[in-house]
Amino acid sequence: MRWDIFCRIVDNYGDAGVCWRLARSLSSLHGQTVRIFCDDLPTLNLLASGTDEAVKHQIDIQAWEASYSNARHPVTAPDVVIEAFGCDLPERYLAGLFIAPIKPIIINLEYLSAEPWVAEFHAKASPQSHGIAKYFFFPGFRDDVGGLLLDPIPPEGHLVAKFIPEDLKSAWSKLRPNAKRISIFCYPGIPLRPWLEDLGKLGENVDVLLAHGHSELLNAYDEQAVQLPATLQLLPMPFVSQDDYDWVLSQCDFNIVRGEDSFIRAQLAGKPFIWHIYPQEDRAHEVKLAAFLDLYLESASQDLRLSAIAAMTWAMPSEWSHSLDAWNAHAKAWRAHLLEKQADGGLAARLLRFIA
Ligand code: TRH
Repeated sequence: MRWDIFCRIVDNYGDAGVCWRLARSLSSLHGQTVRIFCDDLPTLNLLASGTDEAVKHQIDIQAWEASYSNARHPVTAPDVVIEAFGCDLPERYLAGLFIAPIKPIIINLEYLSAEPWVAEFHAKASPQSHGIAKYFFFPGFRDDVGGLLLDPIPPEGHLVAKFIPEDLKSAWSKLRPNAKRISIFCYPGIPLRPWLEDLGKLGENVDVLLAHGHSELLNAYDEQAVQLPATLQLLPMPFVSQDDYDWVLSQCDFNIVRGEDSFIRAQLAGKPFIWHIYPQEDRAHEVKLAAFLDLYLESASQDLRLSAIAAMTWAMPSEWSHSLDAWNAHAKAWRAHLLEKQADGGLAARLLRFIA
């Protein structure tokens, strides 16, 4: 089938990250013909830059406006249109669909949530006055929702890197062999500096890989210019491609991630992590986080449950680090559980079955 994916980058990288992952899964795993129309090509191209050329070559990446320059030719109408995160389709593109001999199905790909209500809304029709069928599609963890974007599934976490991506060679050359390794990709507004000070006092050497822009984020908190403990080494990274960022997560002992794409990648890396969920004004993110933790910690001991909840709500590492061994084992088991639950192919495969 032919697919058009519409990606409007509202803020950050998540919109592009999710659309690119979906596009590559549909194309490389399921042989679909995919075009992406995006309003920020430099960001999309940057994320996609590490993807295998043979895979990338199959996906047609186009500017948003290119979607309607041919709107008068119904032959260009696809079988499926994805509106990622409810981005409205350009009117002129839609006008082209009205005159297409066979109408496509429009899918509104929603945000990922572990909340139970999602199952009631997943795959429901969203009647449109223009008459073209449109459905909600909710990603999620449970069997009765839209699944997760897993591709490419990383190998089980390993700390000995055979191949170091070019952009990361400088940071990697400074890693200390006896140090633990953590990566940090978060939003502003968390107590990052006190968190790091506390971590540094635990007595172990820790190399801290900071995602692009995070050194500045840290300095913004540096009101009292407190020196970080000597056990810590901060290593800024450039913005790397999506594949290279995935690789970083699997090379670390612990990851701080955010949004929804890096959140799933941290789980697939099979390591303990903190999810800095995208903050919403009405605090809806707190409910979302709690729903995820209910699932994630369902089989955990009471001690690990309390520690992981403390960590995810920014308690200092000294309050929960005693649980790290148990958390490590849990993270590996959770990875295996996720892969088993999504053995049907996850989001891309469920989407294909739904369309069929
Ligand atoms: O960038 P994000 O904060 O995106 C957010 C979320 O998607 C959020 O739910 C949404 O509402 C908002 O955007 C609009 O976090 P996320 O989802 O983890 O996406 C980051 C993407 O960037 C992910 O695909 C990984 C990728 N990435 C790189 O490719 N290179 C890098 O160096 C880094 C740090 C990330």
